[in-house]
Amino acid sequence: MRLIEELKWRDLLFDVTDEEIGNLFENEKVTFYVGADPTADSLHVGHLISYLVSKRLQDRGHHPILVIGGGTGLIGDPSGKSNERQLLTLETSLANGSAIAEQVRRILPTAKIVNNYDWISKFDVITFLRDIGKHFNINYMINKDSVKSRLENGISFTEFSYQIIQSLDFMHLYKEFNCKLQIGGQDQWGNITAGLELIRKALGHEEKGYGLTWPLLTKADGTKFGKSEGGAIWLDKNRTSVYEFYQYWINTSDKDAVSHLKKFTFMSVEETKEIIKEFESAPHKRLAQNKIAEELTVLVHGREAYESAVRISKALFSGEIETLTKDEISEGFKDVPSITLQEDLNIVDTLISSELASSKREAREFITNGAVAVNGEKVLDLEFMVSKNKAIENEFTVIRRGKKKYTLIKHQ
Ligand code: 629
Repeated sequence: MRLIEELKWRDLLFDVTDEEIGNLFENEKVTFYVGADPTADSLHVGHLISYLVSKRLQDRGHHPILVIGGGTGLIGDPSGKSNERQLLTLETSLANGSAIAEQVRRILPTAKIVNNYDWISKFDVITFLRDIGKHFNINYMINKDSVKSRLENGISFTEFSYQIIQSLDFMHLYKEFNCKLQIGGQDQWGNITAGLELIRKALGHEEKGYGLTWPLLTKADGTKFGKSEGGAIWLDKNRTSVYEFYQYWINTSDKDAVSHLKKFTFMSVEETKEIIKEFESAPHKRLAQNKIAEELTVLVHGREAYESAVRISKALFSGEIETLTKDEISEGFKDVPSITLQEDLNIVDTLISSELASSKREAREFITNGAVAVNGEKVLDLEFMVSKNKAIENEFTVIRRGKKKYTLIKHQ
């Protein structure tokens, strides 16, 4: 299957500036680029699609350039935003930029990574206004969605100019590396086409670049892609643990599973079709979700971290906590209520302290009914002591009451 057909099949094609792109992909090795602004010190799963699409192109022999927007991040892209952005300081933009460069390096280890601060910061205002500004017609700029939609609420000259800065990037990469194609989400269409105009106007009408966009990521229930109750799903494991990252994908609804599978996994089209068939004949087995979660967790966090996330999930599901390490316990039980014990405590009092029982009588009832488990083992003895030396790595005891109520005991 031709690359362009494959992108279509995977629902990764929203628009192209030129139908020729399909042939271009088959006839030459294309140098292409995608950018991300370092608005935080980590990417989130909304950004992931840029690197997954880049990987698909790279796997077909094309050459990615990943632009870290250390310079553009200082300006602020109005695309898709209804309000003016908070300006980043130079220090923050550059520090965030190095952090996200490291993340994309892990996803695409052989890609070229550049920071647009390196060339944007070198422009002086007179050169900028004379050599670049002359090629931009105000009417053209105002008619971009990103600007038009903001005219009433207000847009600063800073953000209004963003499309010029992104265009400069495209022209720079075109001249420097023969980079002919820019890709991005559908909200980037205006910025991408502005760059193509600049290339033609500034470099000559025989010069030609291309643009390709993918559709906005959506979910069947209308909730925002890439968010959980806890907020964005980040690629930095200190912001979103590997277990949470894995769980986000495992919890993909059946309605989204096929579309996510096509967009986010790297099995061949044939193999993917097989998986879809199998999934659709037995959705409860969650084959599609498992594939998505496995591929993405391995790609972003590595095989070992993925295996640990699976181990945590299995232990939480079966209640067999004792197989986990203390790091896995703190990851898996991050959102569970916890109490700290200074010294060993009887199980009845532990249930009360941890609010798993409201009275001694109720606590004893839970225990004798077999509803209480300590580190995965049912406790029937009313005199049982919750003690540091029986705790997992002498640090944690997990108390479960009934099927789902957990408390994490931290031993001091
Ligand atoms: C300099 C900066 C360039 C080219 C692109 C850029 C970044 C671009 C942007 N992109 C979004 C971002 O960084 O703001 N101006 O948050 C984001 N992108 C990924 C997808 C997107 C887009 O990183 O393109 O559509 C989200 O899926 O919103 O020379």
